Amino acid sequence: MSGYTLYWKPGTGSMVVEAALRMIGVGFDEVRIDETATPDFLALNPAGRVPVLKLACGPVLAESAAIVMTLDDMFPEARLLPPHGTPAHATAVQWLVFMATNIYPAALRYYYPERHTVDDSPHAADSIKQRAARDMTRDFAQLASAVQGPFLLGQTITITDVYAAMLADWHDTARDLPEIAVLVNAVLENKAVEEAWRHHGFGA
Ligand SMILES: N[C@@H](CCC(=O)N[C@@H](CS)C(=O)NCC(=O)O)C(=O)O
Repeated sequence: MSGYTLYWKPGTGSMVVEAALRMIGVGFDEVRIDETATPDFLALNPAGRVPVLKLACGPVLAESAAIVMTLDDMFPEARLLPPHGTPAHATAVQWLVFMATNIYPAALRYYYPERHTVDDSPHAADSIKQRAARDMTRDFAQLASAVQGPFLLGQTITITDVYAAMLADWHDTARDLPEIAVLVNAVLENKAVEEAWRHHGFGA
C-alpha cells in the first residue's frame, strides 16, 4: 500500500493527476468511480467530481490544478513544474490556472450544456455549446501564442503541458493550432504521460 489513492474516471481530468503520479514515480492505489453521485464519493468530495487524491499524509484533495501543484510541492525533484521562485515557475502556474478556470469549465459547458441552463429547450443547450466552443477556441489561441515550443516553456515538459494536451483532446479545433499540435505530440512522447493517457482512454 502506497498511501496515495487516486479516485479516477476514464476520459476525465483525473488523467493529469495520474500522469503526475507516474512522472513522480510514486506508487498509488486507484479507485475507479463510474458514478460520482454516491454517498461514499460525495463524502470524499461534496462537489461530486473527479479527480480526487487522498494523500499519504492524510488530506483528501479535489481540484485538478490544486492537486498537481501540491504534488509539485511535495516532490520538487520530479520537476512537475520549474523550480519555485523562478520566472518559469510563475509562468507555468499562471497558464495552469488559466486552463483550470477558463478552458476546463468551457469544456464542461460544451459537453454538458443542459447542466448550465434552467431553460430545457434544445435551442438553449445548443447556444451554450456554441458559445463554449468559441470560448475554448479563443482561449487555446491565447495559450498557443505563449508556447515557446515544443513545450510551453521550451525544451522541458511540465505538468502544465500535460494539462494542455488533456484539454486539447476534448476540443478538436485546439489541435488545428500548430503550436498545440506540436505540444500534444511532444507530451505523448513521455512514457509516464502516455501510460496515463492510454489508461484513461484518451486519444480515442
Ligand atoms: N474544477 C474541477 C473540475 C472537475 C470536473 O468537473 N470533473 C468532471 C469530469 S471531467 C466530473 O467529475 N463530472 C462528474 C461526473 O463525471 O460524474 C477540477 O479541475 O478538478
